[in-house]
Amino acid sequence: MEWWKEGILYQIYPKSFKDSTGNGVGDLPGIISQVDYLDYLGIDMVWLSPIFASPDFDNGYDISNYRKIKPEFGDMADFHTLMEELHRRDIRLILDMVVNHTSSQHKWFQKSRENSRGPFADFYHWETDKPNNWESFFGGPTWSFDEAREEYYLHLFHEEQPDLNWENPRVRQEVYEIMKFWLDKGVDGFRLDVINLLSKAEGYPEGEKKSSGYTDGSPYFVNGPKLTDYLKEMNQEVFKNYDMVKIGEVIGGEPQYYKSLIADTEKALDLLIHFDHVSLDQRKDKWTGKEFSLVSFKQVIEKWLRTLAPEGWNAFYLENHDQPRSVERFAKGGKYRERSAKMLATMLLTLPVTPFIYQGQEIGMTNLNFTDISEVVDVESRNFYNSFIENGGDPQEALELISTRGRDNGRSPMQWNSSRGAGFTSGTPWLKLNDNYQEVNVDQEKEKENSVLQYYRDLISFRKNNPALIRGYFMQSAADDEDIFAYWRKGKDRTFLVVLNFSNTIQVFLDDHYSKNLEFIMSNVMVKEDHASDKIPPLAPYEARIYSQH
Ligand code: TEU
Repeated sequence: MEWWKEGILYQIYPKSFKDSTGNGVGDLPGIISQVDYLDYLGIDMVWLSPIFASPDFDNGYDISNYRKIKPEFGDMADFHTLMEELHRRDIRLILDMVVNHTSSQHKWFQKSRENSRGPFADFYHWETDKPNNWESFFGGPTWSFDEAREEYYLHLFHEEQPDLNWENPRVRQEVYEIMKFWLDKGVDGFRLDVINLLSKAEGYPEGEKKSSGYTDGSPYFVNGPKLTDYLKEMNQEVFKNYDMVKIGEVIGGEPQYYKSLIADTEKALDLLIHFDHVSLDQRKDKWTGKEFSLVSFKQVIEKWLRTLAPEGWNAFYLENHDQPRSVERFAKGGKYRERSAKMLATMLLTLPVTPFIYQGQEIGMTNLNFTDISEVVDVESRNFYNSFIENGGDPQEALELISTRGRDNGRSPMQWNSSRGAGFTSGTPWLKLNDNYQEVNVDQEKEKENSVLQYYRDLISFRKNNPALIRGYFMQSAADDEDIFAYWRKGKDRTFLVVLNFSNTIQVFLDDHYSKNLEFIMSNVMVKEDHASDKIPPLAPYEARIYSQH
């Protein structure tokens, strides 16, 4: 059964979820203590960002031992307890596999840098002369000189994250063994970090020059020449022997290409995490903004839904550990914070996708407000700050950009209650808490009627009871409306109309063809009693409504 199509996924960033020891860092026992909360929310799968040994140059996305739990997070016994507690509640567990690169402290890299002839010599990409001037994802060069081996090695991300050489069959076998190690323990799938970057073009051709002075190497490693061969082999050697979900994080590329990967089971992937809808408010790069356009947003959603369906299936997210919080990004904060969070929830949970909820989204958490660079932890943001200042930029402006666009916004500690430390830690949190934790936290949301959390719970259970919202046919209405996102979900037994006001003004929405026989189901603003007529009354700012049609 393709359970991942019916289910709802919840992403946990372990470092920021719940600290059980008081050292300011979240851990596995902390997550175990909140398994009942996950059950209460009603989700079906948990994806944990990396929990393996790591020196944390990139918060665990630099793994130094794939078979060991990061000691700060706990040990293997904790892992087993967590998995059992989740499984007992019918919640599946998905681990984050980072196999495009390792940590520079991984023993393979340590051996590889020592010797240009030994068994680990070709585990990474080594070159005597620097082959090109590609820019890394975190800014700066992708090739660094290693003093020990006296050669350059490739790292698409941080210099402490050397890229594995997938051309080498021994590398591939080692990775497959790691995957089996975890699957044999009983995990239910993987989220495969930057999986479409594995194959690099032969000779590492130079890319086009960018304004930063570096070049764009992406044509030579995004969906590279051997990617599908590697995925097929991975499927053959590992995946096809397990009942599991394979979620690929993919950068760049077109939905048509990905359809061939996910619709063909031999090619290994089930769900994708792409960046198209979260790139719409960016111009040259993530630090240069562009106004959000609902029409483009709807077009991107429609394009992916139409292209992957019916053979494939979409995942959809508004937040994760690499993205700022969604409320102010796609809607509005301040007095509209709760309403916006619910409106976005309505969209997420009524599209024909596997919805991904990121920790804290279900209580409407918001971005941080950085006032000094010493508060910023993320390597990408810190690199940006340094180069911005070097180029004569204003530090205040850099901090404002980091506070709206940086990755730490999504990584601030989970807000459990209004006590000091927000119930996340009894010590000092590794990253600062959001100032609003006394108003925005799980305990209060549980008690308050009509809270964002209650709304999430209601919608989750409503979705589960109404298969039309999962598999039903999707059809947009008024696709070029700049303020309203409206669509029909037509199932075997029921048809729904979802109308979302993405603007801060009152909006009239009429669908002449269909507005008959509509029954009001729910709204984030209006109650049923107020919805007298059988016409659709105007929508309040950021209102979301669901109707059922007879
Ligand atoms: O993200 C891939 C990725 O491309 C992001 O780093 C992206 O470039 C950046 O967030 C844009 O702001 C994955 C992980 O999700 C991320 O946390 C890791 O840093 C990265 O891979 C390297 O493993």
